[in-house]
Amino acid sequence: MPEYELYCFAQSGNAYRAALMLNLIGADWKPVFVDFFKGQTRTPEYRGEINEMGEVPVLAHNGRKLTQSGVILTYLARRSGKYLPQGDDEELEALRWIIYDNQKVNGFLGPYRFLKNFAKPAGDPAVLAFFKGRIDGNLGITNKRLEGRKFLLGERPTIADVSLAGYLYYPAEEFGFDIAKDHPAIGAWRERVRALPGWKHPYELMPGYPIP
Ligand SMILES: N[C@@H](CCC(=O)N[C@@H](CS)C(=O)NCC(=O)O)C(=O)O
Repeated sequence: MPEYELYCFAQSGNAYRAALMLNLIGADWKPVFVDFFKGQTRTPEYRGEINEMGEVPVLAHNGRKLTQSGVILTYLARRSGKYLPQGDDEELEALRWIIYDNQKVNGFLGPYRFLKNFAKPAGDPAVLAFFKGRIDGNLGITNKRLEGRKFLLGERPTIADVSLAGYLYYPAEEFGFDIAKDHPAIGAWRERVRALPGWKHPYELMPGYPIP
């Protein structure tokens, strides 16, 4: 039995953060497929036994279940010593970018892509336009941060970068715009993260693609 189990599905960029981290640290892990598109996260069983918040990712380890990708990344970084921010200042700086990413970057990209690709009926154009405005602004802020820096905190990749990876490798057609073209420093950063040993695409790393 592998050391870690990750409840996830291929289309979830939130879960991808945890799956990618497990792979980057060379952990012994296996995915547990969650059938989000059939409503599994909304069932009383899932909320009762797996995650009261009704979300993926969930990391099962040593009889515990951890949720929230930022918590999972912190847990895995502390256990492995890899991608770990060093010292109080870096720890707070990583947390600052993880929260910003969760709320403002991938926090908008995820629902935007969902409404464009998967929702039936598709999202209201006014809602999509609102999200797109926020996405452009927040990716712009992130792009500026990465100009002249290799990674979010500087020379070394940390869990802040793993968090930011969330939705950034899904195909441009799923968003209807090309993130790297509009935000070149994010594009260059994305290639540096892609080059890290253990990197894999979300559709390769997690089950459920194409949607069953
Ligand atoms: N902040 C959370 C977000 C998790 C999240 O929103 N997961 C989505 C899938 S991408 C989910 O499970 N949604 C369940 C639902 O809407 O029923 C994290 O980073 O772990």
